[in-house]
Amino acid sequence: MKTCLHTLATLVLTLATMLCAVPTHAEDGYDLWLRYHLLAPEQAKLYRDHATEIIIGSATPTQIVTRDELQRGLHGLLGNTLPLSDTVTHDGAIIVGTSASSPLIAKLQLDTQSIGNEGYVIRSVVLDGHTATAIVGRSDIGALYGAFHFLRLLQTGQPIDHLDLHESPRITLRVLDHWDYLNGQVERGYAGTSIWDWWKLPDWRAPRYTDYARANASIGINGTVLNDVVSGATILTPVYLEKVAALADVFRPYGIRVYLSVRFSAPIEIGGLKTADPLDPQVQAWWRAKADEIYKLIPDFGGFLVKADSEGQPGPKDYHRTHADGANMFADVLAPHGGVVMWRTFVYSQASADDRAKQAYEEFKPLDGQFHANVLLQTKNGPIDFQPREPFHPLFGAMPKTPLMMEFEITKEYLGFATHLVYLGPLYEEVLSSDTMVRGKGSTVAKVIDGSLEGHTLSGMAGDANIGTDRNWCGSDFNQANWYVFGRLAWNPTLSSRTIAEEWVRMTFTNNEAFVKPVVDMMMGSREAAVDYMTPLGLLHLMGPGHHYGPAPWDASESEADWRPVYYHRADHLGIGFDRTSNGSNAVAQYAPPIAAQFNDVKQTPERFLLYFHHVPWDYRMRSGQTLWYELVAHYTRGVDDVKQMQETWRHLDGYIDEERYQQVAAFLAIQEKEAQWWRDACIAYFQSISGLPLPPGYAPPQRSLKYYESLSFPYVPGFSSW
Ligand code: BDP
Repeated sequence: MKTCLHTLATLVLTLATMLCAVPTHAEDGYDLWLRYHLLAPEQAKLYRDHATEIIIGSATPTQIVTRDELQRGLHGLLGNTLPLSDTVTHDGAIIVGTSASSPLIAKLQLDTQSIGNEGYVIRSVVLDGHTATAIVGRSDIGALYGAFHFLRLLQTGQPIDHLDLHESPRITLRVLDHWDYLNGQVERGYAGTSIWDWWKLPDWRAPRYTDYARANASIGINGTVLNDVVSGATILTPVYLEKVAALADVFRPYGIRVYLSVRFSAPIEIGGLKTADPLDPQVQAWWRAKADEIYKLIPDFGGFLVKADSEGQPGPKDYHRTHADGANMFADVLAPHGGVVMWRTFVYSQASADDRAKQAYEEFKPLDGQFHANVLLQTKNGPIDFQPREPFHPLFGAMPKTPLMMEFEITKEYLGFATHLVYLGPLYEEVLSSDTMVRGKGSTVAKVIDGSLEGHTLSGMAGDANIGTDRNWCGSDFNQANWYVFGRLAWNPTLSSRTIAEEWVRMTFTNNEAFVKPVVDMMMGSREAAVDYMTPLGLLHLMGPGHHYGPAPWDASESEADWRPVYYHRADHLGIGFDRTSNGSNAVAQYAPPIAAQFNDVKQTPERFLLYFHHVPWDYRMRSGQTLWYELVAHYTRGVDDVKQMQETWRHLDGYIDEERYQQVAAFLAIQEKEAQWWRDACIAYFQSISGLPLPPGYAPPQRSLKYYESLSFPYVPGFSSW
């Protein structure tokens, strides 16, 4: 009996020790880039002298969250809790605030004129005979952003002893658009269901909402549209507005304003009116009262996002009014409260036989100058729809009197969903750095959307979020980088996507150079790999109908012509591509003359856009000297090879990071390889059936028959609303 008890006691003891040794939770990606893991001892030692105490006010909610974030971050990174203090007593204080909130900062008399309301200065200073670091904003929010920047310096291993940083956002509205429905589903969501638990709001404010706000504030995102652009009117009912107000309360200390997508016909659906005509006084009065009701609950409410007259949504055209009439109605009811309207230009008529790529421009360009001052036109990066590659949208630069807001898709609807490792930084950068030439050389898309080209003070960038209830938020660890790079580019659209990738890798995984360099290289090449195995050389929209999963270049099943892959590639026995030159749809004419001339000429068109602008014969000679057919097969094959290379890179990195995330990335890369092969083989099989040409020597034939690929069907694809 005694031995028995003894054994039991030993067992309990061993178990208890084991449990203590196991971390409270594994690395599951929840902490995003704000992991704040203990730095290597030599690194932490360098920083400790410059981080001895924190001096910060706690008079406002934002000051409190700034203090908490700094304490949490520095504790995690350096391993000790920094004391809070009111005065500088020794070297190494971190002093945070504004000259209004802190007499010490006022004493420094730093020049903060140029940093604006959300900017900050981080400066190494000497105060009362002691070295210190001052993190100074003109507002509490500026100081919060500065605190996150300071933490990032430590997280990424930067020196902090001679700092003189001045930062301010180049874009006013830096917004995430959630395509979340009130029933919890997420349109084009591949990371679980909606993080907004509408059912339990407003009483239960999940801690996740705070972590969401922290993550966004850390990269400067200052707005969130909570519901899908295809939206019912229910969100505008009093019960739901209270829930919205609860979220706004959580986000407010982090500088994040809440916006809503609104349904144009809401006055009919929940207002009991017979019309939603924007020029009808009763309709206007209904919206005015609704806006007043919202602002009573949420004084800093951001405004409305509207998808009107687009893909079956109601809009002003139902009443023979223009987009300007519709947008201005909302603008007028929001203006007294300081709200804005983000009016989407993603319109194309199913009735029009004209090239879909031209339709938004044709609709909106003539309205330039008619929109009220608080309207932004939210325009997708390309003229079609978030494809792996498209030329920049011709509306950028074409409406000088109207602020154009960029819309990027962060969720990878057309780029492999959750499992494909595709870093979108290079895609965003390619678009932002494109030269529209509307005001001569250097009129980049970035300058159009940050307002500097035409002198607009209102500017914006929206990202269609990839966030859901998955523990890692985004469906995969690497998808977090796309949220991150979106925020960083919204802050400054001229940053390099490589620099941002490196920052993210260091914060998310490790500062170990042997890991950082190959992973950043892999990320930087990943988007081109996806373009190659999906839609090379200017092809686009070859994805499966509706759900957009996998290849279906043969598909002609969709009800609308311009939803069908065959509409886009136009392959026949002679050649392939969409003729958008002056001989074809003349979409090229929507660009500024030098760009139009370039795209109009097959020889001058960059080959990455070749089949977007030109229909060319299969034996067309490419710059390499090879035929188009050869190059097409080569690109598809290269895409698959690149994914194999990514796997190889990753194989060599085992052991540098935690096992959980390492293994998931490895498994997802294997899925990506399988699907890249499928894309290649299905597309080659199909295009070969049209071109009738043999495969170039040395290239493997598709693994299965075209019939097989065509027979595949996927009834339960995530993120697609018609389940
Ligand atoms: C397309 C999506 C669709 C969206 C639409 C939009 O397939 O789900 O509703 O864009 O942006 O990319 O309105």
